[in-house]
Amino acid sequence: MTTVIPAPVSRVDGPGTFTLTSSATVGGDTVTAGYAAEVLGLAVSGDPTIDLALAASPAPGGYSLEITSGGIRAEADTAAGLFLAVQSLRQLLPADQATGVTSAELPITRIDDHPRFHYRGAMLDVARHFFPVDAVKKYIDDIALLKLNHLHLHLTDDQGWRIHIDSWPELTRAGATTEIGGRGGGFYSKDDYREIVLYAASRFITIVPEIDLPGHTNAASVAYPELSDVPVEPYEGIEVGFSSLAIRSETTYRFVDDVIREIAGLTPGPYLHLGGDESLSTTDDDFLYFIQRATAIAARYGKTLIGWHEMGRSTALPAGTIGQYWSFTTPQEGAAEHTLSFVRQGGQIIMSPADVAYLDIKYDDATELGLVWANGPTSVADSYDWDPAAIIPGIGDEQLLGVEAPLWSETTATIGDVEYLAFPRIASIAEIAWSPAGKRDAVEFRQRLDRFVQLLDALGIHHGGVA
Ligand code: TNX
Repeated sequence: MTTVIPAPVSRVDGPGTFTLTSSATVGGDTVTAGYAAEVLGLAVSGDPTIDLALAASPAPGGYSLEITSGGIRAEADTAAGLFLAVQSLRQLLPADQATGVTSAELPITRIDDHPRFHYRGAMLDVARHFFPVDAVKKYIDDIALLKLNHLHLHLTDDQGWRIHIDSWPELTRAGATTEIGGRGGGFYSKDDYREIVLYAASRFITIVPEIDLPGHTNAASVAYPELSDVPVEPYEGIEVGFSSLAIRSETTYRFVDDVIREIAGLTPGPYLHLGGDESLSTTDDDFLYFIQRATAIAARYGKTLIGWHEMGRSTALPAGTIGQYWSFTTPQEGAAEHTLSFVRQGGQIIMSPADVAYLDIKYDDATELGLVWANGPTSVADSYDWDPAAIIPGIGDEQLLGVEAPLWSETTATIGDVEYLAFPRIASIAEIAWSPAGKRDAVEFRQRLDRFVQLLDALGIHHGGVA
């Protein structure tokens, strides 16, 4: 059985097969044809076997893919849609043909497909462990396979500040040399970061930068002690919630303004994430004061803001601020209320319930990497068995911008470690974000995963197996 993950809206197979050989060519839209030729190991031509055609698309963000006895044709109204069609085609190939077609039997089929949610994301924590540019590019290629279209980078935390800021250069001079495990950290120059943004764009993925405030700021205060009311030391442990900024100091707001202005300048995408989670050593009054001022400053730079759901404690958010929910599939105290607050203030919600969507939780007690909390361990089956519209009454499909799978990097030192924890659970999250709820079937998904992990092996993507 050939498989596509996430499950398409409609797939109708005909009798027979089509044989794709190494003499086949790709053409049509030049950008995506070039990409498809590269991943499939085929040439580009003007009279192609695989025709990627820009044409009126039946549904927003969607595409069609038709394999007949005469060849292959994809249609979409954007290059992004054609790129998605290529991902489906890659998955229809036998795994051993996925990195270079020699002779591949493909089913005669017609797929008509479009996403349930616009925002389909992964998050990579580059602060607890730093990941160099090439590692991030690898993860971008990995997640593109699953039709994810946003990569949220958690750029700053207690253990390190990972993005150069011209106006506050000590952030990366003194604030980036630490990480968990004490291997010396690292950071992205502005050119590094631009390279990541461009590479992501070539995979039709939008980078969402996060500067986590006002907690998770120990590294910033190591670099600039005046940002904290209390003395700080470099930190390479895994505790959370102990740091905060000097909330009543004007220096703090000059810092916020400078950092956000420079990050916004590096960000062609519409979103900017300001964190707001686990500010456990900030008083309620100070938290609300900080969020009101920091979000007002950030909104001036023209981006739609995103905050972890605690930010919804504020009723003074810029209109349309997006909330990212990280409590459980059964909301913990306050979480539903804080999340609904974003909706009341004109914003939508990204669902990342920690007990099913956090990719850094162990699969089972024997998993060497990963953390155990959030009702973990979290099996592959657990990661599939939930629906984002069934968590908070009043938050259904219309209130949801989408779904995101975060990976916090306390235990992952290399991108191979990241892949091991992410795959295949990230396939569950991608299917939940893309496929119609009624199309999902755990038993049948498990069968498709068997094939999918063969593809992961062929592509050199580490994974934790399907059990
Ligand atoms: C919670 S949930 C965090 C992170 C940790 C993660 C570990 C949330 C927004 N923050 O600071 O890295 O748990 O799983």
